[in-house]
This record gives sequence, structure tokens and C-alpha cells, in this order.
Amino acid sequence: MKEQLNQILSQALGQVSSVTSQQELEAVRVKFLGKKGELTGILRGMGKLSAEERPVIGQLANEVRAQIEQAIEKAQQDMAQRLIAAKLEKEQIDVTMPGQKVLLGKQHPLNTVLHELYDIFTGMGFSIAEGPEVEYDYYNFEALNIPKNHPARDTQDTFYINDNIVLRTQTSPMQVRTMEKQRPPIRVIAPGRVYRSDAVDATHSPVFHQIEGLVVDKGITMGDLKGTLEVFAKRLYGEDTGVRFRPHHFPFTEPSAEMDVTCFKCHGKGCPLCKGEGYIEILGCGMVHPKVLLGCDIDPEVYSGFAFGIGLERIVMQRYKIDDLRLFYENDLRFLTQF
Ligand code: 2NM
Repeated sequence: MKEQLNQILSQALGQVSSVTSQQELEAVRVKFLGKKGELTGILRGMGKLSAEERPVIGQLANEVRAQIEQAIEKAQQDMAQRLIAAKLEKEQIDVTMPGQKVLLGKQHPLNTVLHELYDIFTGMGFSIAEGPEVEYDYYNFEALNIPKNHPARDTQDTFYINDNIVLRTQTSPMQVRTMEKQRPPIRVIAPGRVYRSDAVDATHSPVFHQIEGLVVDKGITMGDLKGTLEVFAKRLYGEDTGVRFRPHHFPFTEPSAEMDVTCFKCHGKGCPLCKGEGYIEILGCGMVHPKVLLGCDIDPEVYSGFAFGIGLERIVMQRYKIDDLRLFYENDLRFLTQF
């Protein structure tokens, strides 16, 4: 029995020393010390021993058990130590390395100026109305006094989805939707993307941005139009900015005009930037045509209104001296990081 115990001990120590995982170690523990383990088997057989042998073997068995337990305990600790060491080695970081640079985006110049326009117009009591870019022919043309056969409806100029649906060519359809839903007084701007079937070059794009404004109330006159737009021009370009209005034609306004501002460079004297004019065109405007009001169930005998349309790209190009509008849409960081 002594020999058996010594054999168990040397076997157990040998196997403990060669395990490579916690699971293997546990299997060894069960094999030798478990309820059905080899050492337990020996202890069970002790009943058959003589009274002299029993304490000797019992003591030896306890020593063997203690040694095996110790060996297992130590193997466990070594293994944990090795795991931590390996983890530390793998996760080593050099705290003296420079940090990773966080690339911050910048606001697109179109957005910067758009938000300036929002501030100016909301400051004058306008609210902002956004609406669909895919629009009914009715709202884009018919309701704006642009009848069938009008050149603006040519497929050369307009993207048609089908006979009744187009990509909006201006944001005025949103003004019409506002007039249908809301009773005067109305003070609203309609910003957003618009679409024209144009070939791309330095000053044309099939997609660009407009901000249109609309005021409808009792007693609105051309004086309100001129005053409002002059204040707008001074807020945008500086208090020393002058404006002039030239007669023009739009189907949805009567009378209609274009507004020029004094040249930002020569302040009205005439220079290469304004081509000797002293003025630069910035928007179209006019008194809302009675037919447009009527179509929205607003009585033109009681109410009148003015409207205007600003092309965002052109204003931003003038502001930052950008000579090619394609730069706005190419997402070239060399361009975008300049603002
Ligand atoms: C412009 C120029 C002049 C305009 C007209 C309307 C509406 F819906 F009231 F008839 N909205 N926008 C308008 C007037 C737009 O853009 C150059």
C-alpha cells in the first residue's frame, strides 16, 4: 500500500507539472483527489489493514494528499501568473506616443451663408418652410402662372418624373403650399435644392440652392418690398451698401424687378469685378401676381404681397471670390478647409 501511495504521488506530481490549462489541471485533481479518485480509493481500502498499519498508512496518505494539493495550488498560481504576464506583454502601450489627431469637420460655405440668411430673415419675423424637391407640375408651374407651353416648361430646362411630377425648378412651390394652408399675414422663406436640366460648367449646375421669400398681408406695397430687401442687403453686405431695382419679368409677379447691390470692391464707382457697372445683381423680386393669390384662395382685392428669390451659390461665390461653382460639390478638402 505504501508503494501504491508513493506511485500515486509521483504520478500525480508528474501530471500536474505537465498540464497546460486550468481544465487539464482540474481533470488531474479529480483523477487523484476526487470522490472516485485514486487516493480516495486507497483510503477506502484502509479498513482491511491491521491496527498497526492503519495509522502509518493513514498518515502517509494524508501527506500524499497534502503534497498533491500543494502541487495543484502552485500550478494554478503559476498558470495565473503566466496569463497575466502574457496579457501585459500583449497590451503594452507606449504612453509617450503622440495622441491620434481628431479630424474636425468644417461648415460648408453654402451652409455658413445660408445660416446668415436665416438669421437675417428670422430676425425680420420670417419663418422657414421646407418642402418636397419632387413636386407636382401644378405647384411648380400651374399655380405660379406658368401655363402649359411656357418655355420654362421645356424638357430642355426641367427634369420630368412623369407628366404631372417634376424636380422643382425653384422653391416657389413651397410658397404656394404655404399660401394654401395659412391665411395672411404670411412671412416665410423657402430654402432648398432646386433642379434645372443644365449642362455643368463654371456657373451652371443641374442642382443648386435657392432661398425664396414671401410676404402677404393687407396693404403690402412695392415700398415694403424695397425696404425689406434693402435692409437685407445692408445686413448681408454692410451698412454702406446701396441697392437699385431694375424692371424685369417673372410670370408669378407683377411688377417684377431685379435688385443689384453696390459692388463690394469699388462701392459703385465701376471696376473689373462689376464690369464697370458699379452694381452687382443679387436677386429677383416682385409683387405677387393676383392670379397666384387667387389660385391659393386669397382675395387679391383684399390682400397683396411681395416675393423674392435668391440664388445661394452666386452669393457665396461673390462673397469668397470663388470662380467655379463645381468646387461646392466636389468635396475636395483642399477647397473645403479654406473656410
Ligand atoms: C423669384 C423672383 C420673384 C417668387 C414668387 C413666389 C410666389 F409663390 F409667391 F409666387 N415665390 N417666389 C419669386 C418672385 C421668385 O425668384 C427669382
